[in-house]
Formats: sequence, structure tokens, C-alpha cells
Amino acid sequence: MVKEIHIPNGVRANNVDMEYFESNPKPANLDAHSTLARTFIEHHAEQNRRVALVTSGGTTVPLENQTVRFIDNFSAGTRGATSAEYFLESGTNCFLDYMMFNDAGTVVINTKYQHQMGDVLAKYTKARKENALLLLPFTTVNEYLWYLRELAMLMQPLGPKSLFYLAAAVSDFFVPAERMVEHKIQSSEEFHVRQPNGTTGQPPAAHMEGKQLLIDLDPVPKFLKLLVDRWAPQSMIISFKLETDPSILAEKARSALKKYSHHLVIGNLLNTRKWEVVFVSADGGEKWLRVPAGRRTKSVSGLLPDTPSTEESREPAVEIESWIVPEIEKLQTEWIGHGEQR
Ligand code: PAZ
Repeated sequence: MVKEIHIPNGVRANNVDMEYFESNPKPANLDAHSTLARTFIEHHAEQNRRVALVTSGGTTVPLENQTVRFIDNFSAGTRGATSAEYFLESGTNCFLDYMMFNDAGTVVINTKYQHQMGDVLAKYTKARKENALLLLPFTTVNEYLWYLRELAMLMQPLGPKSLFYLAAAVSDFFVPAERMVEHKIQSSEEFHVRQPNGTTGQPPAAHMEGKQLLIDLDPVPKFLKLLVDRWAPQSMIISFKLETDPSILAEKARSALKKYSHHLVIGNLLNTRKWEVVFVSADGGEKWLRVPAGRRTKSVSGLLPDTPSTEESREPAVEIESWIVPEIEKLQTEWIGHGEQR
């Protein structure tokens, strides 16, 4: 039986949301991608399937409208991409492991991995053919926020069958459109112009003073709060927390949960993120997942002939996402079962 699905037309506005979205431009491709997403979500909703929104990669903060310079947040995109593979039940390794350069400098598939790569390709092709995967690109933090809001609203009819798995590394600070200069900021003093912003005349967020580039960024609005409270109130929401100081990781994860009241924060450290993560849940629970070390790789120390290999010079024996994703699936099954609403 085909259920009747109603997806709201466009995004419902409210004052808190509007402040940001009224003053920062809508991405050029948003409407086209929204149409694709709507079709995708309706297709899966009709079949009563779960839909996961996996965010992946870093966001950038452009300093100029015609962007030459930008600030980036670190993320190789591996967590999101690999997790998406496991959500699609592909159960494979990262395909980059299967590639190599040949003598002519061309990227080819390592003959040793032809078989596995064939598997990945077949599974990817199947996912695309079955319409199980929709890829939507974003680069800037502004694009990220617009897309997140739009997709969350489109996913609302799925209720608890929608999952937000927020693995992207999103900028905490940004240049608001009203303080963004149009042209490339000039470093040499003879070309210094204090570019007023075209529309508001507000002082620019980035400008030269003498030989120094001064940048004055605004905080990015607390979008997780808006997601939890307004855009996706019935969805299961998992966020990631990246830190470099191990002594504050769990505390920061707990604090995020307290602030935003979502389901789970997965904490990880920059240097060990492929080996271990900590699940911090709303009931105060703290659970570490640690995968064993596998084969050795060429780490910096490993390249030196007599340096003993360290734990860091080994690849994890399994992709940690192959442990994370089934845990999330279990949690979501419980969430759907409870039929709770926050
Ligand atoms: O993309 P990647 O595999 O290199 O890294 C993943 C990660 C560390 C960006 C991700 O697991 C994460 O923690 N994302 C949230 C970052 C944040 O605190 O905003």
C-alpha cells in the first residue's frame, strides 16, 4: 500500500531562523537539490524506509565574495563517507586503499584489490540504481546551514525514521554577508583600499592594517538547537565532537548534549579518530569503542629505517565505522519503538 506523504512546500519561517537566513544568501543550487531530495525522500517514505542524512567533510568560511581566500575546518570526509557505506550495508573498506600510482603516474587499481574494488563498485552502482543514495555537495558554512535546514524540513514526515548523523566539521565562526568584501583583499600597502560592504556600508570582517590582515568573525548560530527544537523534532539526532585535548573530550560531549538535548554525541580526538570514539548519551552513559591496530603503514616514524613502529604507525584492523553504524541502527530501532517525542 502506498502511504500518502505530505512534505511541506518550502521551509516554514520563524524569527529565530529568519535572522540568519534573511541576511545570508541562499545557495544557487538549493532549489534544484531540494527537488531531488524531495523526490528521494518521498520514494523512501512511501516504502516506509529509514532515511539517514550523513554530513561529511569540512566547511569553509570565505573572506571575500569573489573568493580567493577562505578559512577551512579540518576533515578528510572519511568518517561520513565510510559511515554512509555502512549505512548502505556495503561492508567494505575505503576504496582509496585499493588504489595506487602506476609507473606512468596514473592512478590504477592495485591488482591485489581488483576483487574488493569490484565489490565496492558493484555495491555503489546498486545503491545508485536503487535510488538508495543521494549525494548533495556543500562547501561553505552558509551552504551547509541552508542545506541542513531545507533537508530537515523535507525529512519531517519521516518522523523517527529519519536520522541525522552529523559528522561534518562545521565552522564555529563566519563572515556574515553584510560584512564580506567583494574583491580579493590586497596584501601590498600601495593597493590597500578599505572596501566598504556594497549593501550595508558596515566595516569589513577582514581587512589589512599595515602589514597585518585583521579578521573579525561572527559566531555561527547554534544550528543544532534549531535542528533539535524546530527543524527535526521527531528525528534521531547524532552529532560528533572533535577535540585535540583528551582531558576535555567527554566533558565537551556531555556539555553539547545538555545544551541541545539530542540523542547522542560521539566524541573523537584528531589523532586517534580512526581507532577510538566515545559514545556519550543523554542518560549520562559513556561508552568507548576501540578497534585493534592492524597492519603497519608508513607513518613519519616508520619511514626512518631504525625507528620502532608505534601504535600510530598502524592502520586500524577494521574500520571503526563498521562498529559505530550498527550501534546507531540499534539505537534508532529503540527510538522508533518508543515512538517518543522530545
Ligand atoms: O572526516 P574525517 O574522517 O577526517 O574526520 C571526522 C571528524 C573528526 C571530522 C568527525 O568525526 C567529527 O568529529 N566531526 C565533528 C567535528 C566538530 O566537532 O565539529
